[in-house]
Amino acid sequence: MLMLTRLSFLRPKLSFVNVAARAILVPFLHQFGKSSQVARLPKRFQIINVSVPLRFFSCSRPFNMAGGIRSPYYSMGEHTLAVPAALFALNRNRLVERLRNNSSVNKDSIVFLQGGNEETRYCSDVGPVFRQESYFHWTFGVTEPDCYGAIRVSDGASVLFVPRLPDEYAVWMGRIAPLESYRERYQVDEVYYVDEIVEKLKESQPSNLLTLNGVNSDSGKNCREATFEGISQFKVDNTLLHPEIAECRVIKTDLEVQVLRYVCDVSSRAHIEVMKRIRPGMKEYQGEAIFMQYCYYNGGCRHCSYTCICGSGNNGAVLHYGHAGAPNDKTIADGDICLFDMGGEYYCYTSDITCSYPVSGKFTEDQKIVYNAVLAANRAVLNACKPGVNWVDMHVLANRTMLSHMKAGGLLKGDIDDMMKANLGATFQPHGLGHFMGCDVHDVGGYLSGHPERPAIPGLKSLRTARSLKAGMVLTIEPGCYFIDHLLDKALADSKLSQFLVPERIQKFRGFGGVRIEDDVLITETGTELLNTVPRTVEEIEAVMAEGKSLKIDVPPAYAGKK
Ligand SMILES: [Mn+2]
Repeated sequence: MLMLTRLSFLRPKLSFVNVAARAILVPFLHQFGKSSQVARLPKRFQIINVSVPLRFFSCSRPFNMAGGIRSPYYSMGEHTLAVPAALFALNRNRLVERLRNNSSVNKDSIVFLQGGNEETRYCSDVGPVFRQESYFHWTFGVTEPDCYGAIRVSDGASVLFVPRLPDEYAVWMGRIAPLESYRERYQVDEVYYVDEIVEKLKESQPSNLLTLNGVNSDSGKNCREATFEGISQFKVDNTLLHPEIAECRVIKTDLEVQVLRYVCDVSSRAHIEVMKRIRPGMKEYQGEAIFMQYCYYNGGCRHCSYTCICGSGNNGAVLHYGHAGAPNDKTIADGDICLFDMGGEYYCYTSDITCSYPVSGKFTEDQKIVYNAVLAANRAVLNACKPGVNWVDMHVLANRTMLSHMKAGGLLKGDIDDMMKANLGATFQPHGLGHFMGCDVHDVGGYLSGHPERPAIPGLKSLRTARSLKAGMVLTIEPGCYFIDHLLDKALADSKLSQFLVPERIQKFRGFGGVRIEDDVLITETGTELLNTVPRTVEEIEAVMAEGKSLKIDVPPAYAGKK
């Protein structure tokens, strides 16, 4: 058994919780050994032994000491990563610790979150695959829809409320899991039904419920604030939780980094697969299809982190290409550069990788100039990132590096400092250098209060954070160089910018599209750890693509049915 002592979360003052033991799990959960004993849990949630050095125990919980702490885990099979439920216990523990250190938070408060809801498509009964709301996932790791979760601030005790499913569920959806199985799978202290929320919360007599209310600085949308029938019987504070939980999400634990490493690895391999199999004459979406199939088949990634952007040729300069109005459906022409921005997602942890390469497998001299300018920018930032470094400065460094290389390549002329003063960088890279990444691909916490505000000038204003780096942050580094007619025309018509352009060279690049080189990195105590492994230099890319040339690619035959 995992939890030999049932906690009485809802009886005030009884506070024997394993928070302390959970807290020390932190960095030592690297070796998992499987146990065959808990067969009644769903396959994805069986038990693993987590090796933890005994000296790190500060309480006498009846864990399985010989094999370490036994924790249930999420996995999509032997070929995928096992993610221990301890990851979320640790997240909850970090959250209540922050809240306890906040003098505005009453210690008798209860954090109260609502998970995502099952929905159907428009008026139909078709249910798209459910994906958990990210804050709820971060806190509880629960894969099912329509749940609520509570955490008592004083001791970190946790409760899940799950829907009471009708008998018919067993006919159409499968066996109804007993409450106990949720408790074991998710390592929470107690589980009740959603229709028991009011009754159980009342027993606990919270001073107030801390609900989530705040704006996502990337979307401008509000977080989902928990609500339930009868909430008016409680005092609710919706101001304190958001900044604290968002800040927790900014800094990743070692357990979270392990999942990010995994999903970045799967996505890297998928990118390489696309690189090897892509051919002139294929549709862009066939590259997307190879990627998605690889991530799901080999990595258990049922979702991608975002809609795949598979631009070729001129489409590479359309920053959010791939949407329903431009669904990666151009035929890739020989000579095109492919700009493929795709990331798999595993257990609600994301990846976000962009590879740019000529479909022919060989860079032309002009393609090399642009590609190497962007690569130099990417590498300059990668080498400069470490705790204390400011992200805005990194954006500027990327711009400066790229512009110098473009000048050396004969596309630009004049003084680099003057180009920087005129903000020429934004003509070629209108977007920000990168963003936090975690349970959301554009992860939260970019512009929390108390941190630098969003800059106002073009390019910089698209940055998703202006913060200084800290160990444990995970960000993308994604400089790009695009030849966007609209911006080129504007720059050519503006003497402040046109003085730096070599028009006859720039003219040649119209229709070129763009190059983006996007990496996912962890900020460490001393620098960075690159989470993805894809070929990056011209030589590496050409070598991988040459290898791919020997693969026989099955192209679907022309449709023979009636048109
Ligand atoms: Mn990105």
